[in-house]
Amino acid sequence: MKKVAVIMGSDSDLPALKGAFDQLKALGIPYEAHVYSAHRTPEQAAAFAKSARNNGFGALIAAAGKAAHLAGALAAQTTLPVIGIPIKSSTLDGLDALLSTVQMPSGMPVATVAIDGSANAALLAAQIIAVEDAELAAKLEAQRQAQREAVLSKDAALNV
Ligand code: RP5
Repeated sequence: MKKVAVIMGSDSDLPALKGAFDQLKALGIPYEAHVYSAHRTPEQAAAFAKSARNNGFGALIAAAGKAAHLAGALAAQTTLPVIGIPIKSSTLDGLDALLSTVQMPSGMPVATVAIDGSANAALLAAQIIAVEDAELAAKLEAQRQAQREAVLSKDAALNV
């Protein structure tokens, strides 16, 4: 199975990524996590993205806050899909990171999830890997079914 890379701009982003790691583990997806910054370690970030396809990755997740250029900087170095997570790590509550991540110029896409939306980033990466992996697709469908049943039982229990 292709691996997923979870790159964070700082180790201070780690707590916000718990949802992503939980999802990747639950789905049995192999992953690597690294701290590479678009601003503080640009050479390392670029080198990782440049070699990611040859190193067996199928999707990259990039989490960064403030002037969050990490997802775009990785996307510039690879044609693998890059999923950006804007992190709420500033006085602007993550809006700065959201705009920095989502407003990519034409020709250089980054699939951006919600502020701190790390679980969805992992699920989107899983769905990308699952295009060529029927076993993983079945696990995703089972999760959706469990989610449906949980909502339906809440509906049935509603008593207002
Ligand atoms: C961003 O700046 C990081 O992704 C983090 O969200 C934020 C603050 O980083 P630290 O100063 O805590 O290392 O690059």
